[in-house]
Amino acid sequence: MAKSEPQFMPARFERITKCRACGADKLTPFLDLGVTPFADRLVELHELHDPEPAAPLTVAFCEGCSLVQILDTVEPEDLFDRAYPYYSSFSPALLDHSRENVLDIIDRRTLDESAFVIELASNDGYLLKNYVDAGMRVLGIDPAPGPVAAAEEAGVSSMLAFFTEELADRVAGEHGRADVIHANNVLAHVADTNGFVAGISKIVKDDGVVVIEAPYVRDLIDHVEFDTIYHEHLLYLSVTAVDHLFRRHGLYLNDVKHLSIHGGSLRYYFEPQENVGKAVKTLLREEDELGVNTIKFYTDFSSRVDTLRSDLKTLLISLKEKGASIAAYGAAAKGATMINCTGLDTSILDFVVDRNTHKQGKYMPGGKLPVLPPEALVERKPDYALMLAWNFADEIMRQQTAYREQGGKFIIPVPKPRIV
Ligand code: DWN
Repeated sequence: MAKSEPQFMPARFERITKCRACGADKLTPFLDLGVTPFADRLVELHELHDPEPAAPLTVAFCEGCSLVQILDTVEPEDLFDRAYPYYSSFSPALLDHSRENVLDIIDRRTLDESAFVIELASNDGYLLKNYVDAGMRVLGIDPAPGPVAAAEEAGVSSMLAFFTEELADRVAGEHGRADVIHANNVLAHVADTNGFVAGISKIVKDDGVVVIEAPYVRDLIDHVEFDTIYHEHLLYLSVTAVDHLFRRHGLYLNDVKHLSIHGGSLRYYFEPQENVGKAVKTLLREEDELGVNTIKFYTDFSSRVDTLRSDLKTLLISLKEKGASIAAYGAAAKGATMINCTGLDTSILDFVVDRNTHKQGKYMPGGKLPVLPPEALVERKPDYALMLAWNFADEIMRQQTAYREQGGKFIIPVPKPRIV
């Protein structure tokens, strides 16, 4: 029997006409991923046949400040609600990465126990706990109740709130300004882009540093990482666009590091004093030479995405036609975009596994893949597993030696679908 199409209902969203950062009305769309459900809104068993909230997913380039952004802003409360399932600590690679970040900052800034560190989007305390272990005062700020409760449980003092410019005044008054501000993978999530950055400038000390990590739009385009596009991610950042945005609020991009995490990210270092270093100048020059600050860099992306989706679906269907069984690994937000924009549902993928216990027993949005513990790969022996959490592929494949020894094979979807 033909699979029924996922049922969606219109969500609460607003379409922008002006750039989220500079306000210019020069937004040029270059990728339309259609109407999709919310990537981190896993479906409970009792909701399985209910229509899911969904919104258009269209990506545009600002000719004014080079910022890449989606055109529709979904109500934040609908995205980051009580059931928001993302807990950073389920990714050992991310924990190691965060520890390296903290130890590097403690060393670079010669911090001692008098230091005060704030993290915006502190989740379950995965990063701040490293400062707590070093005897420093911390404050986490995050809107998701589950992760905040987990942070408090881990001894990381946290505030349940969305960070805004107004909240910044309160934090500076009640807690003082910080030596270090961390904000990893959050800038892109905030609808009030300028308010968020203005708030940051109010809570960092004059001799402090703001350390921000975010996926790099150059890597997204170069490696066809279209699945990292979803409603939580309003912005897709380049050095050029970020430099414009922070200068507007008196923060100077003085250093930057290119990292492999999350498919390619940048770690930006901002300070209230201008002292732009070589690494920033190099990336700004490269972006200029490549045209990352022009629409030309993005115009063929849509056709490259179409090719990847078609190649992946053709590969999976050909395997199914030969009698193979296929599952997936990683009930990741990016996995939701991948399955829903490629038309992968339970007619092709039997189930998805994930270590995050808050996701197990639920179903992925749209394609409704049941989420099981990773042990299901060895127990149910699918011939293939589509690696939806490809950014952690090495670590996951190391963990899944038993599955691979019994003949199981992984399929990596980006930048080109391939069996490994
Ligand atoms: O911006 C965001 C990124 C940074 O993290 C958030 N909006 C949401 C989230 O996106 P994501 O869900 O695509 O991120 P991850 O961390 O790539 O998702 C990995 C998934 O795989 C998680 O559900 C955890 C799971 N996992 C696992 O089951 N076994 C991860 C590892 C490393 C593992 O060994």
